[in-house]
Formats: sequence, C-alpha cells, structure tokens
Amino acid sequence: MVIVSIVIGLFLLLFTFAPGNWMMGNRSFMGDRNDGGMMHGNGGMGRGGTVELVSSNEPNQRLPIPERLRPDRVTDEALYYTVRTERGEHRFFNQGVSTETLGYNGNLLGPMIELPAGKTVYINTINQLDEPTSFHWHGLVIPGAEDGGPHQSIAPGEQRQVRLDIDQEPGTLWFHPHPMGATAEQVYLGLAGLLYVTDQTKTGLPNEYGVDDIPLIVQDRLFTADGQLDYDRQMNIDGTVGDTLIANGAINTTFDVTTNTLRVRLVNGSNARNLDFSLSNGEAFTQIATDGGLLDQPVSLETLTLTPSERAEILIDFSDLSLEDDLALQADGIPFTTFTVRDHIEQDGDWTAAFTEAPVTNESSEADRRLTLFGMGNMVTIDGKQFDPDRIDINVRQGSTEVWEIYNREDMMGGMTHPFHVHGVQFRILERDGKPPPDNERGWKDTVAVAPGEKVSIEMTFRETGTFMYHCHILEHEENGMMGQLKVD
Ligand SMILES: [Cu+2]
Repeated sequence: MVIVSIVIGLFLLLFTFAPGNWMMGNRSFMGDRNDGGMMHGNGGMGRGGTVELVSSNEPNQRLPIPERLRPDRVTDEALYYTVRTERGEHRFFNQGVSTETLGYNGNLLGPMIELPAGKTVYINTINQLDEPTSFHWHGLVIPGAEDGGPHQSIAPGEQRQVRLDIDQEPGTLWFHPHPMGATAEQVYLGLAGLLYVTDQTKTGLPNEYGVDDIPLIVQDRLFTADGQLDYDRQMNIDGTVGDTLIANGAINTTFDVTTNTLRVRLVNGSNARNLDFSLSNGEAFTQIATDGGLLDQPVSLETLTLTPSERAEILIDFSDLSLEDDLALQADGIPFTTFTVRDHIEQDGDWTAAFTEAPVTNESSEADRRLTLFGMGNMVTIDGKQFDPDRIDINVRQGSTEVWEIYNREDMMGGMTHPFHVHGVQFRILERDGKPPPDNERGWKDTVAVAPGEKVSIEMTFRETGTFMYHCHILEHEENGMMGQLKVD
C-alpha cells in the first residue's frame, strides 16, 4: 500500500507540473461528434461544464427499465443476490457500431436490487473485468468493511460476499465502483445500478415498478466519431462531461403513461455534470423524496437541480393532459425522456397519507468540525490535504452525532460547486450560509452540493463502525485526491 501511495504521489507531482497540463482535459474537442459550439467560457480550460448539452437527432426508443434482480435464494430473514461486473457492448445509436461498455449482470448499467428494510441481504460480488473494481453501496448505512470503498478492491476473477443489514428509511440508492484510480472511468463506461430500500408499509404512493414507478438514471456522455466512449481522450481533470444525455443508458427515450400520477426516481449518475430538471410544458411537479428517503412534506417545483450522485423522487401529474399528449422531462432545457399519455387509470391509495407526520425542524447547531474544500484540477484538497489511503483524517465514536460545516473556499477564478458525499450515513442539512435549507432539501441526504464560497452545515449520527470515505462526487476530483477518511469506533 505504501508503494502504491508513493507511485500515486509521483504521478500527482508529474501531472501537476507537466507543461500544458491545463489543456489536457479538453483534448477531446478535436475529432469528436458535434464539434461546433462545444467550447463554453465557464472559467477557462480544465473546468467542468465546458461541453454544452445538445439535443440528439437519434430516433425515439422505448425507455429501458432496469431488470429487477431476482434473489438466488430467500429465507425468512435474508435475501441472497449475485452481482457481477462484465465487459460488454451496447447499441446507443440506431445506425452504426456498438459501443464498448461495462455493466453489472449485463452490458450496461445494472439491475435494480431490492433491499427490504429489516432484512439481511447477502450479495455475492464477482469481478469479471480484467482490472480491479469494488462494489460501493452508495447511501447505505452499513459497516465500513461492507461499504465497498477503495480498501475493498476485488481483483480480476475474484469474488466476495457482503452482508448488508438493511435498517433505514425506504429510498432510492445506487451502487457503483469505487476502486482507487479507476472509479471515474468505470462509472463513465457504464457501471452503475439501482438499490431500492423498501418496506412493507403501504404509503399510498405509486409503487408498481416499471408502470407508475420508474427509475431514471440520467447521465451525460461524449461519444467519439466512431461512437465509442474513450475515457482517456475525453477525461477532464475537473470532471468529464458529455454533450449527449442518456436515461437508463438510452438516447431520446419514450415512456407510455397509463396512470394519472407517475413516480419518477431521478438519479444523477453523471461523473461531473449538475442537471437542472424541468418539464417541457413548464408546469410544476412534486418532489417527494431526497437521497435517503421521503421528505417531511412534498414540495412543488418547476426546476430541480441534482449534482452528481444526488437522487430525488418526483410525482408528475398527468390528469390534466389528454390521451396521446406528450410531455418531456428535460435537463438544462434538453428533453431526454418523452412521456405519452395512453390512459388515465386512477391509482388506489392517497399518496398524501405518506406525509402525515410533523415536519422535522432542521435546527441550527454549533459545528463540531469544519472542513474546507479547495482547488481545482489536480490540486483539489480537503483541509489542504489530498487523499492518503494510509491516513485517517477524522476519528469519531460510534453512536455520536456531529455537525460538520463544509466550506467551499473560492479560488482566484471563483471555483466550482462540489457535491460532498459521506459514506455510511444519511445526514440532515441544517443550514446553507446560516439560513435554513430550501424545503426540498429537508430530508435524508448523503450528498450535498456546496457552491463556491458557501458554508453548508450537516448533522449526522455515526451508527456503524469502520473506515468510511468522504469526498467530492465529481469523480475526477475524487480521483485527484479530494477525499478523506473517517474512522468510527
Ligand atoms: Cu469537486
């Protein structure tokens, strides 16, 4: 491990001082699709957001719904699943070649894995890639040893069983790789899957999977002229972004809506791009859940921003639309999934019944710790330090509750929004710059966007022991060292 650190350290030095370094992130601009109009003056080279999203000319196709993973075995107390990483090929384009991809139990992305609250879930994780990977259960409150961070790397051809005792609110979580040095590339090439924490309690919310309750993993990708995802060429040290939106791995998708209310579980699975979601008719939708569970109260919104790895569940009301009407969900004004009204089936159950409890007040509190995010490119740091797998940055006692104030210190050029993620917990946002968070952030979170110059206070209880990561979820920033280690014992 020490040798690995030294090698990584040398690489960091090399990259940091190599002449022309800041150009590297943008070398993909030559020779790729849609060259025109991609440069965008957003703080200079090497910054995220330098590639504009564009509408794709691809013909519409049905929205793929990830398969619900069947357990290998079920007992009264436990479920047993198998998840394997695979190399594959996927047809993104109607005409032309297949794209080389990675997937879980398939060619691209992965299945939806149900995790019933109160049950123990065993997952046999198998790495069929020719490089190390790990299986990180993003948002699950589980011991550090099962978390699938960089310390739980699985070598090619190896497997490992994890034990997940599910004890948290129902919600939309996800899983993705987290190996040192290859997280960003493996996610970019397709490794991401859904985790649904479920419970038996009937809430009245739409919950028929693939019918009135659908997931949308939304990602941006940049395809080369021959339709490939060439991570080495497209990599940007401040976050690899693309011009093409994909939803559940497909371009320009359609979905037939048969019910008055559709529940959509949005996952920003991008490496680096923040996505502003809205409806094409400008009407409001209702956000009902954040990263780790239902909001205290539903919130009506016309625009919802999710930074990388954030999730939200929304309800879209189709009762005022006529049969055969279309309504598109768009990100940054670019439509990516078009809903067509095929029926107006009335769902049973009153979903407002799910929100009868009194709202939790996110009371302000003095910070126990202050963390500072700073820098860009290869120079990103937390508290002036870059990631060291052999160093514990923060020690806390199991069961303790702490308030962390996360400060995104601006640099000369302003800086970037960093999505700050803590493993092994769900937290509450107490304050943004001394003010209460917006209504749609008053729920369980595991990732919070921190804007340049902003201070965000979060409160969390460390229920599980072990070593956990906290980091920026711009995956290239994470790779560049914007990550620390938290030890709970
Ligand atoms: Cu960052």
